[in-house]
Amino acid sequence: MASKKSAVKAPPAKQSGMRSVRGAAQQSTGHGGELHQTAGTRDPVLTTNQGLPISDNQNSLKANPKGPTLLEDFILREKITHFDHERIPERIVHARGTGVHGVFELTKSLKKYTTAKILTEVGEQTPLFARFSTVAGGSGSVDTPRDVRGFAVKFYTKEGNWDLVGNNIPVFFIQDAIKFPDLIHAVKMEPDRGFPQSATAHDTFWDYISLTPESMHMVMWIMSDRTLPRSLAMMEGFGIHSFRLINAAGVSTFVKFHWRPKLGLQSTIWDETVKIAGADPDFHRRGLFEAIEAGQFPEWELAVQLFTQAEADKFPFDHLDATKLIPEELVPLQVIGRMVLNRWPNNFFAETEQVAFCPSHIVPGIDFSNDPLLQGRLFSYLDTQLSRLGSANFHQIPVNAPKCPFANHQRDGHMQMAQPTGRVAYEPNSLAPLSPRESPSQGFVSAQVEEDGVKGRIRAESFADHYSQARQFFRSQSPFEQAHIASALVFELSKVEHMHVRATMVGHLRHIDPSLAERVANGLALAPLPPAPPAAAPVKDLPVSPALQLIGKAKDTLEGRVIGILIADGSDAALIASLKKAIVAAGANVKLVAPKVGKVKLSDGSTLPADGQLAGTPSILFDAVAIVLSKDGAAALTKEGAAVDFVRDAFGHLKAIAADVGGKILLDKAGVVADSGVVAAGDTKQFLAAAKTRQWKRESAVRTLA
Ligand code: HDE
Repeated sequence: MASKKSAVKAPPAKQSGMRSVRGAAQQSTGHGGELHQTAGTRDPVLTTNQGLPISDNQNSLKANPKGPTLLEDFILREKITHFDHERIPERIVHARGTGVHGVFELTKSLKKYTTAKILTEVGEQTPLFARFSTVAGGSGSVDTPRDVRGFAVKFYTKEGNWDLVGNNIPVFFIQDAIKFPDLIHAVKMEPDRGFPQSATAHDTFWDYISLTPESMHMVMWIMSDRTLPRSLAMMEGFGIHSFRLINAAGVSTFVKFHWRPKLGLQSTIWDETVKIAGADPDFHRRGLFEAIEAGQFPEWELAVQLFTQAEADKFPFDHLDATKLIPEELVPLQVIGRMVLNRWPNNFFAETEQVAFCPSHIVPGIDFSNDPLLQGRLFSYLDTQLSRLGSANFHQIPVNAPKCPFANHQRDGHMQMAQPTGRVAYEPNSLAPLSPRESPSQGFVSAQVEEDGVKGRIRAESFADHYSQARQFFRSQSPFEQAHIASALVFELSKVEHMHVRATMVGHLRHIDPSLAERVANGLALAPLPPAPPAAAPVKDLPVSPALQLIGKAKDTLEGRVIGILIADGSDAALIASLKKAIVAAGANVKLVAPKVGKVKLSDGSTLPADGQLAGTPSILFDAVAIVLSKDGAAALTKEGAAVDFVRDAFGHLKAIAADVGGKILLDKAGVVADSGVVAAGDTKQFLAAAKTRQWKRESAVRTLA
């Protein structure tokens, strides 16, 4: 995490319209006994949207004290009308999201490749707004479904806004934009029944996927733990498509963008993920909020892969196909800058909800490639903002407005905020010499690329290989990760009611890896093994790429992690203090959990407030746990289901556990058979070392994986 260099913005001052007990005399009005201030006794006075001071905000205008409400009550009507229209259409995809302000700093110039100032001016701090999202669920869905995460960044550069609208997975489901509405209709809740919300585990999704071989590489990624991020600050981000950089000589180079989290990659275990959804539906949002409040600013490196057309021609795949990635072993990543997220928005709706990302928001020196998915996106995002935000003037909303000067002759429209002066609203013109004009020297110029060939609805031959990179991904994973992929497929396909869909999917898996197909078929009790569908191109054995792993990319750090200590009356005060000290020194955060949250009486007579009440603060919210209990305290908790689950789940979710003598009583009650990840609470060094990772070897002892 970045250090808290600039102070986090102070919370905004209380706004008008809030009832306050400060100052003025209060009086009781109406029969509800409400407290209500006398108008005119303090500032700011509550007003209508027209500035009319309001004398009574608790009672509507009635014909008599028990009589009907009068249509004449324009104050009531204004207030209710505004309320009725508070919601705007949620995003058709990526509806559930969390936005944060931050800054990008360039550390390495790409001047050789581009004229874009944001990529050439080393040390330049560019403000930005980032939004992370799930894809399938509605805006009120939970933070932790198995789903791809959106990773969108709006850079407010000196040359206009640049939106890098990516995901946390480097490939996508489909190769052509025309397929997107079908894909999304298949994954969203089924239209006749209105469920499931935010889940791929249902018939329509797998039916569509089973008929879409190009999705198989993405299927490997979404069935891996990449779709179960532990925190928004522990995910990678990818621009996915190839873009172009254009230098001063007009020469263009292809580029892929990657975000690398400073905290490293980490995911949750599926069983844990399911339980987090119940315990804290806002798990990711809250985690980011708390990190920023605490000055533990999440940070990512921005890295690029650069390659020429001649190099691309030698790749064993087409880089314009968004279902393919370029392995790092083939084109290494160059780190060019860092992003720090350091300021929570003032208002969720104004900023996070109204922010409008568009891949077509680009700056001079950067250009698009011919990726047919990207080409469709260039249309879709601007179009969707018109229905979502309701006006072509959405760029005037503060979160969307460029921070550099912008001027043109576009005029009028719904919710126009600007008041242009003068009689000229066109270009060229001779009447207003100071009006905005095109600039060949500073303006955006597309890459000079020759195009030829036959027009038609044709998929390039070079897009035909749908299985080789899926195989490469699966074979690059650690055995634990392979087991998670196989088990996720079993879970998802078990929810599919149509047997032929299950069978077709297993058939595809045979192309990816025969052992994977067998494991999944076995998990579904599907025999004999269904036939593999014909493959459009021969499947190749590509070299394994360890960089595709998640476990292999975990970092040796406790920063950004949270350790929970379960305590109760009588717990050892000195042990709690020493554990807390060691955990904080290791960079992690501590939360105390107790049966009663207000005050816990410790062994030395002192008292401590807890951060969470046991029933509402299960161990799934922590990365590791310590159990510090007196014998009496432990005996009481052995009768408490939430306490037994606390340790049983921590063990089942492969977490390090530290326990003192009392803690051990609870462990025994939960049937925990100690392994190297279960240590004495006094041995903080060993505990913290174990807490840095999941106890992967324990997994086969606690669950059956496919
Ligand atoms: Fe999107 N996508 N998308 N998408 N997408 C939207 O735009 C679309 C795709 C991504 O936090 C929508 O403002 C099409 C790939 C993110 O506000 C919409 C296609 C990638 C976000 C849309 C794709 C993304 C969106 C809905 C296939 C990763 C959330 C609301 C051609 C590179 C941005 C909105 C935010 C949002 C269309 C595929 C990322 C409808 C047509 C590939 C992160 O315009």
